[in-house]
Amino acid sequence: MVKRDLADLAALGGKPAFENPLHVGQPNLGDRERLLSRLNDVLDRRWLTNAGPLVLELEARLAAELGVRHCVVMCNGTVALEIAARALRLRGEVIVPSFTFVATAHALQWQEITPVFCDVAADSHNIDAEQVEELVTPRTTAILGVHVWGHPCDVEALTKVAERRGLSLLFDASHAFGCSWRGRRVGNFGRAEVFSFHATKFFNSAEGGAVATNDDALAARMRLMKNFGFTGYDRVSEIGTNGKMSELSAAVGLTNLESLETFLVSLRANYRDYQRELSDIPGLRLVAPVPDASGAAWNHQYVVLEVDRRETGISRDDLTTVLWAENVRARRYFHPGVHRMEPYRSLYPEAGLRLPRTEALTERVLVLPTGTQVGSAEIDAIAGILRVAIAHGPEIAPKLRSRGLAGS
Ligand code: T4K
Repeated sequence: MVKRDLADLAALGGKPAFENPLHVGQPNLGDRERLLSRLNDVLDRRWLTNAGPLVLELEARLAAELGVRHCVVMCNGTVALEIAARALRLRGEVIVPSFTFVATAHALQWQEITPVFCDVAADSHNIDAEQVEELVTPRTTAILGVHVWGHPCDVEALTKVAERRGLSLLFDASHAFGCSWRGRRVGNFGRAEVFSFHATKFFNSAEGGAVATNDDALAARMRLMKNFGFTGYDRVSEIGTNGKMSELSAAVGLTNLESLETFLVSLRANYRDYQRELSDIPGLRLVAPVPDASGAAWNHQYVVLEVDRRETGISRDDLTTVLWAENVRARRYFHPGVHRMEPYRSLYPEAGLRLPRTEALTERVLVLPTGTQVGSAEIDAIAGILRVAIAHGPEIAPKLRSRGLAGS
């Protein structure tokens, strides 16, 4: 049901718009029969992990898809980040945005590398190359950019800083599978780019990740590291970990890879529906990639709003409460900012002082459901909720409070 009036809102006593929760990250899934047939083959072979044939096939297909020499697949994006940082021999300080998923910083801190938080640009939400340069110290070994929402960073500016200051440049490309920067596929920039293939990502293998690189020696080191450092049956050449992807995940990945175009068509249509439906609602900005950065190749994986409270008359958090009551599980990524989460908050209490744009964004951003399970009917209903809530913006907060529903 499309909401028309304040009394229709579930937070104020109306019936929820959706019977079941509508999530931000419902997995995109490829052909079920193909998947089941691959899983049957895996069981027949009794080869479940350790560089099995499906993992090797996935690596080859991904490298071809991205146009890179190597795509080393791993068990998840976080471990892939850890292994990439370790294989690049990073230590000391690494400059990284705070406006990211916490795993970006954890992968560094876990190895006792200090994440030095850098602010982001207000339009792209990506790391600010100018501030990066100001943060370089004699202890800095690398810049870790994040292509937030699949919108590529300013690769050119970051490359120049890295070259000028003799730093490694790598990217957390967890959101950016299938995206391009100036016509070239993400996966080809810096020393290495790290992908997440988590269930909630545009392309998923249930759990999974990969590091793409054109550096042969780096790829070889990462292959060793993800397999305990083994170079033979009983020979270990250096410290390693277990970063292997299983054949089951590879089966999911290979199957989903065959449906990428279908996913993209659906996500692009959703984005355009949101664009059309939200364009007349004051105070909402639908975030898009900076035009010259990604051109047409963008995976449309996240539908991201900035809520300007002065215009909407309702805060992002109260809007979130209204949506959740309707069973629309919108998410406040990346609230409250990694620098405000532990252990970073205690370790680097001053970090927020140089992050004004990050702090503003973590109070404004709201991510809406999309994916192949979402279509125009759902988007019309979500837009209807937002339209009603914003038309009555200032009236809503006291009503929510009186019902014990504070914006969380
Ligand atoms: N770097 C960046 C920039 C990242 O965004 C991420 C992960 C990483 C590194 C690390 O990569 P991984 O180690 O995860 O491969 C989610 C994802 O779990 C996480 O992968 C992702 N970023 C992050 C942005 O979002 P949560 O805790 O907010 O949401 P989660 O997993 O509960 O999923 C969101 C919603 O999706 C759920 O409420 C329900 C729905 N859902 C989820 C799963 C797993 C489903 O409908 N089906 C499912 O199977 O972190």
